[in-house]
Amino acid sequence: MHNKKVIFDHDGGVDDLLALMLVLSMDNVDLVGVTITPADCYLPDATESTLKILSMFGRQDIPVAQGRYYGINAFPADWRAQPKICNALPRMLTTEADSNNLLSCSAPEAINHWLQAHDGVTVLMTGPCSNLVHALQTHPHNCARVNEVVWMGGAVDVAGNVATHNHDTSAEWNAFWDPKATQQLFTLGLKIKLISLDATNSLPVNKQFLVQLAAQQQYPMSDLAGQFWATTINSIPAYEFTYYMWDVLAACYLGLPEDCIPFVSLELDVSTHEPNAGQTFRSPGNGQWVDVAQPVDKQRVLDYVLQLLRR
Ligand code: AGV
Ligand code: CA
Repeated sequence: MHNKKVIFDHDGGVDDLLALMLVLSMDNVDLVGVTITPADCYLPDATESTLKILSMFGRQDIPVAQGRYYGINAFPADWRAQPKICNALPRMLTTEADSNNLLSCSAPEAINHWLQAHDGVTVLMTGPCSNLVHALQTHPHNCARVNEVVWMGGAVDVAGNVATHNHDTSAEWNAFWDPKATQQLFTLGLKIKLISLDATNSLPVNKQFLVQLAAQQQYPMSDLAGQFWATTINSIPAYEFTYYMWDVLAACYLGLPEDCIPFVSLELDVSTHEPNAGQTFRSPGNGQWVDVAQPVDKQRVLDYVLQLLRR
């Protein structure tokens, strides 16, 4: 079995950084490059954490590119600032960020370059999908070079997590940040595995899991991951209490046996207007088939996460 070649586009949140650690720990994945969307983060923070995590894994050879496009529905500033705490943790402060692998081209340019240079790449996205959509809009022929897209985004048969003015809470935040890009993504004929809230709702981060992780804190990556997760506990109680394994589950899809995450194929469309901008809804007959993840066997996923972090 060949390793999966993977482009990882993330948006710098705490669980995006955890997902990066997990992907770097998978022995069936070759990470081709990392791109950053300035969505649920501030770009300098996310860049610093990305470069430092690559350094920790001795993977300063993996190129990193930054997205410069800002979606029309900004994330709450308090959420964007949350990953600053990650960069202030002792283990991160004592790691050098090696910026030799930080490219000057934009994220969409880097994505097109990597799609050309490697056959059959899987694109994992744990933030809004704008970087990939913009890349493929300028180079449509690269659509056929994508093996599969794995995206943490959307909410199909469950409520969303957007709670702002002029919204009916039907959308998930990554889809809402750039509703037009989300709407476009489903039109490109890509093979999409959607890790939506339908599946991630079954994986809240709870104390029981954190206790299991703490019991293996002699492993540096378990120690660091435990500290990352600790920063998410009741961080902004006024808005939303529970932090889920959103991006963690999307990353795990790359390494878990196929039967671990069940999918149903559905034809989906996306709203680009109030009051439900970014809502990903069933649209039977429109031909835009997407594989939507369903609730998972929680313990199998958690055991896999614990296993990957024993290093
Ligand atoms: O909607 C889930 C996405 C995931 O990619 N993000 C967080 C994950 O990285 C947005 C989000 C929803 N609720 C949040 C979020 C919260 N309470 N704090 C920070 N980000
Ligand atoms: Ca994210």
